[in-house]
Amino acid sequence: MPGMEQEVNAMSDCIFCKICDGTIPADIVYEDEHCLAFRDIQPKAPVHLLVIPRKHVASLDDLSDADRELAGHMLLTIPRIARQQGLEGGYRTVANTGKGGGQEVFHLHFHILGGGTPKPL
Ligand code: DGP
Repeated sequence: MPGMEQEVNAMSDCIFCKICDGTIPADIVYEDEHCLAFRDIQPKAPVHLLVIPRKHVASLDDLSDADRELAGHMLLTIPRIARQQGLEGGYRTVANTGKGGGQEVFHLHFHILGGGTPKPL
């Protein structure tokens, strides 16, 4: 089953899967059974977090109907994490999707950026 083999390779090579299983360290600020949030290693704002699913999903394009609950959970969790991090004044949420969208790590992640003066998009 080549599809399955590709998926296994994608997961074993995936930096963010390694952060999920603890084999690569990260400054984790939130975790639950479905997702975790940690500080971006190259911050672009005073507070720059990445929220990822524990399950390996490459990008928004790769979510399926079976991931409906997971996707909803992540969207509902982002504001809770932002509040916990003191971003009451607001924050930006970004999900780069695909090479053409500037995605560099192919494990779905939402950037949370805040704590400074945002540049207009
Ligand atoms: P994107 O371009 O949306 O795929 O952004 C990937 C982000 O991931 C980028 O801002 C840098 C961050 N990043 C890459 N590798 C690591 C890592 O090993 N640890 C942490 N904390 N962040 C990482």
